[in-house]
Amino acid sequence: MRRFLNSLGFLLTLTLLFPLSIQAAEKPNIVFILIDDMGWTDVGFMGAEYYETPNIDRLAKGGMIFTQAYANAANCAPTRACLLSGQYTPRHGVFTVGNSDRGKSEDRRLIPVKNITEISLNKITIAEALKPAGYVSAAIGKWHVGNTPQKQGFKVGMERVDVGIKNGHFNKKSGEYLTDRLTDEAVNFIKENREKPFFLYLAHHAVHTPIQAKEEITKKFTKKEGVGCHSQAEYAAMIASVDESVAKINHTLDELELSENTILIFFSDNGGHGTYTCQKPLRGGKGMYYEGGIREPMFAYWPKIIKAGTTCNEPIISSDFYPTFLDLAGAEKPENYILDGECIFPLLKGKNAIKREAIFWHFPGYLEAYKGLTDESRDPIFRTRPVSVIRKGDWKLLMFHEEWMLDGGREKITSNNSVELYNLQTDVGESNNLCNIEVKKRNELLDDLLKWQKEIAAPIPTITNSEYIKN
Ligand SMILES: [Ca+2]
Repeated sequence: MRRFLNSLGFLLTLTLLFPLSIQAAEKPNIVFILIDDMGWTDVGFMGAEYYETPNIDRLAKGGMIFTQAYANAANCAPTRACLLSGQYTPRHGVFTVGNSDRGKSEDRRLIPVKNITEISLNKITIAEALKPAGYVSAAIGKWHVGNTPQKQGFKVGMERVDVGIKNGHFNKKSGEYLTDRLTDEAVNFIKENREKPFFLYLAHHAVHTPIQAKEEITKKFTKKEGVGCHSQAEYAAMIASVDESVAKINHTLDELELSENTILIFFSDNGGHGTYTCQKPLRGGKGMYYEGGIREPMFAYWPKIIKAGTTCNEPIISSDFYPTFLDLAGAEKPENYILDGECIFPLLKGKNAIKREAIFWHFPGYLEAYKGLTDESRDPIFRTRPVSVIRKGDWKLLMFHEEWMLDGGREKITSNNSVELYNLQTDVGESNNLCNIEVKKRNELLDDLLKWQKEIAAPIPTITNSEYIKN
């Protein structure tokens, strides 16, 4: 009997100890590759014909393609702040890049909300939240949100200047190309940390302006005929270098036999730059809150978990990555810390189990139009004026604060142009405003949006004195 009890105790000890260690060994690595300003159709797997991304396409087809993956904002810094903090823009105040009062003051009808340019150290970043689960994290490349990555929980933080490239994409002395250099640094990080679970946040500066690419690749595209608005050879060559980078990262994981247990996600921070590319059939590009400015090319590759050749049409948003990574890492949600995203791990496993009803955006500032380029924006002066947006089911509603606040709000909604409503299922190009036709749907989305603004205490632009007197 004693012997039996002894072995029972031994078994208990075994089961208590080993599941933990087995779990630890199985914690997946997370490789998140963030491209800067890459448009929705800038890759082969999203339909690009002129641009060439064979390696990205191969991995996308070996995993799950997301057709409705959104960035939290239409430009760089706010999307990054949401991704890293797990929160919508009103909670951290990073609404835009630099100043929110872009353009000329006489063209702005409201005083925009002052922008915050860094993630506060009070926020718990995804790297900080993964640390207790044994993760080592690296932020390699563009950071753009203030305090250094090292102060925000990343063990390794390496920005462009740290690799000797102050401006542009080339090292002026050695000729080294930034995309290649960041890739090499990422490869080193993977090799050095192969034994631990790691989170690699590789944030390329490509394909952001200045458009600078390697000459021999550019030459190849110069000889190729463009397809529609995809025809800029240097831009295509930048994309080709990104493709090479993704191939190298994947090759390294294969070589180290880490691929099976690593989730690799490919994503972009906002729409493509209107001067160099376009997102057709989507409307608009970087800086606009039409689909072209916020819908991103995305795939997730993880042979052990994600079924190859799958597509997910569920709308997701960049603040979803934080709770997703916590879940797949077996990490706890930080105490007393609000996360605005949803865990998309069930989607990756092929289940349609997201309970969320709606996704929101809030942009209380101004972004000036690109010189000589007004195509598809709402007005010729700005890519966007202050706007709040809700996506619910197939529907999307944009509420423009100038008209809402100064031209009669809800009372005059049928004539003041304050609200646009689109059915993205039938009108992905947002050309047919149904504000005055689908009145019930409009009211439902508008109520939800106003309620959300109130709940999250979204700061609203203020009325200038002159406007106030005029009205
Ligand atoms: Ca960007």
